[in-house]
Amino acid sequence: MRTRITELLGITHPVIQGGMAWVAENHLAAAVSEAGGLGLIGGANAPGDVVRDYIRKVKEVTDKPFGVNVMLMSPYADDVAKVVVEEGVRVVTTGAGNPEKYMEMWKAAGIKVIPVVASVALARRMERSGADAVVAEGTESGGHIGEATTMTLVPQVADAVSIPVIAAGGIADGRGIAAAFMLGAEAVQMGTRFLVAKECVIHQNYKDRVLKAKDIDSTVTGRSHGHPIRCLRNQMTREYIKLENAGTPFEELEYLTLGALRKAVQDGDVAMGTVMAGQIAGMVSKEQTCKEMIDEMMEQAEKLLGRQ
Ligand code: TUI
Repeated sequence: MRTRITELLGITHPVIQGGMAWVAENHLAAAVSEAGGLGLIGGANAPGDVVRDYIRKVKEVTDKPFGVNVMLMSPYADDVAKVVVEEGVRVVTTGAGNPEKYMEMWKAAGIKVIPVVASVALARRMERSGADAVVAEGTESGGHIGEATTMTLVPQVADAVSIPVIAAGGIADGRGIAAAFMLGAEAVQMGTRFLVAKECVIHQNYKDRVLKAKDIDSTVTGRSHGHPIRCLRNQMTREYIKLENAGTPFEELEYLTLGALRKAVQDGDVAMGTVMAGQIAGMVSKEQTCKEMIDEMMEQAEKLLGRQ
């Protein structure tokens, strides 16, 4: 399926893997790129040299296009923003903020810049700043989220900008891809389904929690202090939300969640760790290779869209 996004990025399938914090490292990114999608390394809160190492490792195993997600709330964002230039990365996505201050440097380096946005206003602003495309990410997504749903955000962003739009949030099969295309998207970004990919190196407990999740198993922490994070319900979210409702200051809540994502991803502590996942986790029920996932989804989407 060819779109402006497959052309822009030089990829076979209009499927981008979300740059998930602590999850999207070299193995997953390389596997998605090898399967014909766009793999992303998640810069998250990692220092520049850690991201540099991931970039070099991906290049060792694939010559297919891949990208890096720069998490703008990271204390190392400036550092990672320079590393992507130094390492000759071709595609950068950004999350959790406005990447304007890096745009000139990235464009001068010939990088394709794709900010993740949760509103029409930011999408418009990104187009004016020279973005090559935007990811319109609905609140169904895992991790740090905005308010609008994918169903409402994608067509409004597609109407508001001329650059291509990539849909994210609540998409995990060919039906979701076909629906996103009907809303005006020219590619999709997916995170939750790739959590259970065979090449995804997170702890098996995390994968099992996603595999057994039901439709209403996700919740949102941090709404009251403006840092909404969608994750699967567990002891940590119950305690967090109880404290949040009691008006506990942000700093104390942050202490509860400090390192909690790492605890879930690496140690497999799915009771007290943060198990970030989107609302579509309830539909994610089998472990496959990235290639199996992408081939299966694209076949289904193409059939639905009458392109086969
Ligand atoms: O960034 C994400 N998802 C993430 S980042 C993350 S790691 C993290 N760790 C600690 C605290 C916060 C995050 C886990 N998941 N998605 C992209 C995204 N960006 N979703 C929403 C936004 C967003 C929201 C508001 C982007 C810009 C924005 O406003 C910027 C502005 O200045 O108007």
